[in-house]
Amino acid sequence: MTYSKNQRAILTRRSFVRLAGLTTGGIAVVGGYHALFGQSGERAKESGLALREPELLRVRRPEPGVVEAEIVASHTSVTLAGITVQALSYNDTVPGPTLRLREGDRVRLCLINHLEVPTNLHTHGLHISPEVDNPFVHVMPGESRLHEFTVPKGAAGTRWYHPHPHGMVATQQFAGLTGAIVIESSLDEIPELQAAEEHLLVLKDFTILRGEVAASHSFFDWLGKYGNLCLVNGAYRPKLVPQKSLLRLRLVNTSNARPFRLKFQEHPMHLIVTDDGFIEKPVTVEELFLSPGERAEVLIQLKRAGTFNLLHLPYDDGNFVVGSEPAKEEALLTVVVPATPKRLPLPTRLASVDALSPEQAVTTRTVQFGGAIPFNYTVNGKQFDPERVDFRGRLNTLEIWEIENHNGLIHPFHLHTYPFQVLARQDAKSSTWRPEPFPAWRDNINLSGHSKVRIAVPLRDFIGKTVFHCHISEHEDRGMMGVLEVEA
Ligand SMILES: [Cu+2]
Repeated sequence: MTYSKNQRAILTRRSFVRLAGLTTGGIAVVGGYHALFGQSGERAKESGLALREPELLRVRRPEPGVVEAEIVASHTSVTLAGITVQALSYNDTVPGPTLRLREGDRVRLCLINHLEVPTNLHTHGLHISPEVDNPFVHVMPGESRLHEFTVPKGAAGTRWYHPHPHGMVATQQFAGLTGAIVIESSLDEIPELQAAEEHLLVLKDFTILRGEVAASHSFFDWLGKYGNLCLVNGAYRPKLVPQKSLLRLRLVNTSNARPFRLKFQEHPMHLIVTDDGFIEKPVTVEELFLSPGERAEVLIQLKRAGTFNLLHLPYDDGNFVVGSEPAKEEALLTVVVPATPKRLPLPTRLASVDALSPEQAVTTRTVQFGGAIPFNYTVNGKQFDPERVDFRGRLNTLEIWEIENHNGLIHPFHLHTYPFQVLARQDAKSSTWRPEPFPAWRDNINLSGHSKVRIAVPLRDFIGKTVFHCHISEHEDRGMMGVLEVEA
């Protein structure tokens, strides 16, 4: 990716001001950073437009159950928040087109690299062979790579795709390379779900400077780069006028570093799907926390006519330069309910989720997130080395992993290939494990500063080398990633 001279000068100047500010006292820096950050990124030129979903990826179905498609990564002009901007895109759109599949589909997905730099494609959250979903393979400029896989049973839900070339993820992802994967199954035919109005909300923050997504990283951006525009499907505060009184929202956090603490005004949300599938029955939540990489599906029963916002609430992720983000609650999406709706019921039963039994585990591993931030980030004291195998596992065994966060930043843990269940969590300054209230399949779990999480990982179906890492892409690029090899 290339930047204009002007843009480089601005970025350098901003970095200098931040560095200079740091020597004069922390409080001043936090305020100053916010002010600088807000001023240096363009403001939205459009808001309140009708909610639009990302385009569907155009696919061919040469025979029943077979899906073929191409995804082209390139440097193009797109519209974000009403601003024409140079970005990195999949098939000329940001977010990229949605890949809509069904369980059992045999997929031939070709990534074509029209960028000036190597890239690759990670199908985040899909339980497929690590030979296919392979972050070790880089697709060079002008080259392509075919991903052939079968969508596994039990995969219904919302996933996403993004680049994974080590050291280059943060800039490529920030510049726009993200897209959603929606997987359907017979569970979508549950009558209460059929009656719902479904919308996909791809959440991502951007900074736009002089007509380009400002994806390059200054020194402190390596703590985790935030954008000043929080967009839904590339739009700023779009508006939805629903036709039905039950909403099913598919939420994907595709930001590099920004977690979304979400609340829907005056209405509880009913969680039905976590990262990797349906839960047993809806769970009512007042707030929903989505760390980078995480997905959730919720139902919302609209109860009266009026205007209600999906809010993004302040959250301090421990990033001492950014501080709490947003500074005060912000609307991401406005829902206008035109007339008093007829209340539609929630489903009472979704899927059966067998809770994993930790007594059957063959080993317990420890994953310690640490490092000399923001210079380097480590797993168990080591930066990522693609040639080193950190953990060796056996196919068809169950493992317990205890993940520990040894600093004050959040670190969302992500494991490729093998979905897991969270068993318990331990907050900072506590020595008590809080058991997870219900079984759920996940591939991302947030660790707030100095917290711990215990997960159960069944190593099912596939052998090979795969990775686990922090899903703040800056931390991952600077080393917070390890290799798991599963052998027969
Ligand atoms: Cu991290």
